[in-house]
Amino acid sequence: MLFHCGKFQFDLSRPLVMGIVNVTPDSFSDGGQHVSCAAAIEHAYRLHEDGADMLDIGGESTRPGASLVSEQEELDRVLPVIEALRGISLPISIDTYKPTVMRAALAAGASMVNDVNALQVNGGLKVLAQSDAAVCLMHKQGTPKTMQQRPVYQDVVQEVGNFLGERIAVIEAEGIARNRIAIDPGFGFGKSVEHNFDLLRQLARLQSLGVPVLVGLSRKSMLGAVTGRDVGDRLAASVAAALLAVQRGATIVRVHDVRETVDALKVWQACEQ
Ligand code: YH5
Repeated sequence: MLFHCGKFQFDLSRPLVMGIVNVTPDSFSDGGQHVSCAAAIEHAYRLHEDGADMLDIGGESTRPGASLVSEQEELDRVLPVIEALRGISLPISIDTYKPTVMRAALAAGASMVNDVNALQVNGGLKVLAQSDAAVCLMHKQGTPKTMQQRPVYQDVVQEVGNFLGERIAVIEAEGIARNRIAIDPGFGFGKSVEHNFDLLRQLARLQSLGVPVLVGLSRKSMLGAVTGRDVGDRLAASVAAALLAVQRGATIVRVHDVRETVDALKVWQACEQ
């Protein structure tokens, strides 16, 4: 199976590691424009050295309960970083659900859109259709502010799979080839700890949709729930979760700790041959 990401192409003969680069306000920020682009650029190069296959640049936190960022603020955060990374030999993904940010990021050199809204905001489909970028479609229930209040499902794997299958159909109908699409069950986005582990246990069921499965488990609260560890102390749990996901068919793992995850997946790969 081939996965097309702008001018990049992956044969998917081994799992891929997507490194997370958050562009957040710096410590001197007054809540205005002072954003640590320099720190984000440095971090991106570090993740490249650590063995990342792609980088996910995000300017708005989509964490449960996080506050929203204006379109201009998001652009001011991510564009300088994407422009500075033009020369890097890795595909850059833009983590956004805003079509304006998608368009500007793709023009600045991004090769992929990571959309926690699965291209449901008006205009997003068109931006993707007019590009050669890849897209990751994620499932969520509710909005980041409210989604963890009381998530309810009959069969979480079935419902997530149905939603993602429908989104793939809509997006393919707009002329975006299947080999540019990845799907993601959206761990922690409107799911209880039990829902999250149901999804991880039965992740292989999503493979029947015929596109690569991307997962984001890194440092998430479901790992805190079973280890009792704070977010800064979830490295071992995150590596274990990435490995379990790959064993169950995940093709791309979105992680903070690239170096450790790459090592774990090399061991998995050596055992697979
Ligand atoms: C994802 O799963 N997640 S942002 C809470 C944490 C740690 C990390 C409590 N963007 C995903 O990473 N994009 C985010 O500790 C994503 N899949 C895709 N495709 C949330 C996040 C996080 C939240």
